[in-house]
Amino acid sequence: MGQIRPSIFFHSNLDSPDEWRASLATEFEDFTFSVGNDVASPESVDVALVWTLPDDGLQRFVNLRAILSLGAGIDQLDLERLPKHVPIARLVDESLTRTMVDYAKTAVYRYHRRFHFFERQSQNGRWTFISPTLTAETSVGILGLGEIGRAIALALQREGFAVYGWSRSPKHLAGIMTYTGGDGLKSMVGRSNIVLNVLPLTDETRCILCRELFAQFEKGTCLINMGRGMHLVESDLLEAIASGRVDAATLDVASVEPLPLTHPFWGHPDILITPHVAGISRPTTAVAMIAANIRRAMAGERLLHEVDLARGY
Ligand code: NDP
Ligand code: OXD
Repeated sequence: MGQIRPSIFFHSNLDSPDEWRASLATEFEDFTFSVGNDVASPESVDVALVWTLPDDGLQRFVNLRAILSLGAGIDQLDLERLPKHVPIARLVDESLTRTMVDYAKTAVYRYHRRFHFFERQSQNGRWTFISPTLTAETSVGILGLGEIGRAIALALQREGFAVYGWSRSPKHLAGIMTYTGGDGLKSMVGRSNIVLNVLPLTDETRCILCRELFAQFEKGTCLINMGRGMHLVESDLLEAIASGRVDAATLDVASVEPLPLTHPFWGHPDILITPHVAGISRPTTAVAMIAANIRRAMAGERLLHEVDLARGY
């Protein structure tokens, strides 16, 4: 048990404050936990534990020491509205990584074993034999080799897939061919049967899944987007599917969430939408890193997984 008495402000429309309060109680003997507008003494708040920003931002917490994201991504925090001097950390959590890996494997196997094709065939009463292939005959190119992308790459590699990965800085991962830079990205997607995006959303990565990139795909490539909706130019995907460049897409994220009912992705035979469920963190596991960061914030130390605002992730 720690001896500090942090004051924590919590805000999320997805995560349960009661579960978080209970998990934090396993780490701190005494702490203040405020939710929503119910903050008795805003000037005493030390740490904001948030998925998104509340409507009135965080400005009233004048002595804030840290902003801790309840997600691996931080773009949903609306960086422009954050107090500039307060460090931000993103979440790294084994439940989150594990569920992202499971989602990636499910989506990859669905394409590898052509279930998306058989789903269409069964809707039309067609018995079409296609010989199964070995995992080694399916290549998967992953955009982003951070905490989550690396775990996905290694998991797929252990399943026998031919795995490639792309990141900002060079990586050395046994059995995985890695790429950097614009030309590296083009080469990687051009040799991938399945392209999977798990990048953070930054100025550099916004709209990265676009017509120019799809032009590098071999005909019939499948796309999986687990990053952010704004990575994808949605109209370009529809065009790429119509031309056959992209065979099918699995999208866990959308430019507007929930995806509006009138959106052309709904009901599209080649697009599977899941409602931003790929990765879910559990307070019971995530609390260890959050508590470590609360202790660091209280001690004035650098946060774990602190965001580099110049890079945007
Ligand atoms: P990390 O910060 O650990 O990793 C980010 C990776 O992206 C790194 O490999 C980084 O390169 C690479 N990258 C960033 N910018 C560029 C660029 N311009 N060019 C090439 N590579 C780049 O993040 P996580 O793995 O923890 O999370 C990744 C993202 O996954 C989140 O930001 C979020 O968008 C998404 N996510 C989605 C969820 C869902 O439910 N759909 C759940 C959780 C996360 P380098 O290694 O060189 O720094
Ligand atoms: C995250 C997410 O960033 O769930 O953690 O999208």
